[in-house]
Amino acid sequence: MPLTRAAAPVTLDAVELRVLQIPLVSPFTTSFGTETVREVIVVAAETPDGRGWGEVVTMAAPLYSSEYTASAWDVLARYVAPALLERRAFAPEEVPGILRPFVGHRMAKAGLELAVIDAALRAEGRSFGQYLGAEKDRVPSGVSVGIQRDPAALVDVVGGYLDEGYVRIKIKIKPGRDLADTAAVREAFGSIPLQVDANSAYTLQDADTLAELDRFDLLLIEQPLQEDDLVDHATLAARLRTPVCLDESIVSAKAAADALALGSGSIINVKAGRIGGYLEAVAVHDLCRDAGIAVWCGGMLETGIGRAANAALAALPGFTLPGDISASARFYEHDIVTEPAVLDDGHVRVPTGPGLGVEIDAAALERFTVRRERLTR
Ligand code: NPG
Repeated sequence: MPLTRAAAPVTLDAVELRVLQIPLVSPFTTSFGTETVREVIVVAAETPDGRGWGEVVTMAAPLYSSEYTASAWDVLARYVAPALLERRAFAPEEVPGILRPFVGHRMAKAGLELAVIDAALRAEGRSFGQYLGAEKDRVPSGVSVGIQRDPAALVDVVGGYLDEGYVRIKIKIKPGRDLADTAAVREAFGSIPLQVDANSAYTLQDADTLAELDRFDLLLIEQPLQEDDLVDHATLAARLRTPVCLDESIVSAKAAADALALGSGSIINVKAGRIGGYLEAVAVHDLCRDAGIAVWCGGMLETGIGRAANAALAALPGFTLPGDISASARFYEHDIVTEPAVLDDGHVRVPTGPGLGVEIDAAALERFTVRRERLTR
């Protein structure tokens, strides 16, 4: 691992876990359900030099992935945090190895890993972007638009985001809400950068319908089939002109390598939570860059903590497509950081302060907390 990604060891005194419930500005509907509140776990890593912050991107229910709030809380409190507390002093890069004995639970592990990295970097005075190898000071901002009442309503909502300056639109699709929605947006806004996300809602039997999307010149179709459908994705990808992008299927750098070898997709959505952390995310980035595969940074309705981390990740050179890194206000009226991400000329700034470069709004954190526990050695 390059020297830039080696941080000084931390001494972990305690881990504080909180479940937050933060209201969304508007309901967010995907093929797997409608969210009106973002339930999220915020992790604080306490060290003698101060606190570091992380976020576990699980949802309240296991609809996007098998992990969910209660499973992540349980594994963090019983196994993951105790394993790090037991080790006491370690470098952030040792975290994946210490946690390796515990199978799966990648989102839970990623949140704690981020808190440890943030604590280490704040102590050093180095930014997360510098640590990861960011090469840009701002990243292009795409927006993910949920399924609306009908195609006309979708066109209205998309128009609003384009007016705000978002440089790429992603619309959610599901069977019965695909061709007409996509056609409406394409017709209303001409050649805007447009992509669709199915969140695993289709099977190979739907290949004819999905092939009809080819006429809309989409940047990509994201995760049409199930998480473990790598072979079916390869069959589908061979039939479509639209590039297939994988999200849910890419649970690790190994899964990414396998998917590319099989031809399951030609673009990868990198989400640090889904693959177990930002260090693994860099590994996926490096692998794809070497293979000439485009990647982009996905989003999971992050609070200001994860949003800052994602902006830094997306500033790595291989992130050649706009990510789902929108302004905080796209989802939240009140974020839990003092300076939430804003949209500036279609871009979001990569924070430059120590660690994640954002400060926690203690009052907001308190207000949204519905459960908390502090774990010590
Ligand atoms: O901008 O943070 C964002 C949301 C982007 O659509 C988005 N995320 O499938 O990629 C996805 C989807 C998602 C959100 C999935 C939350 C699971 C949970």
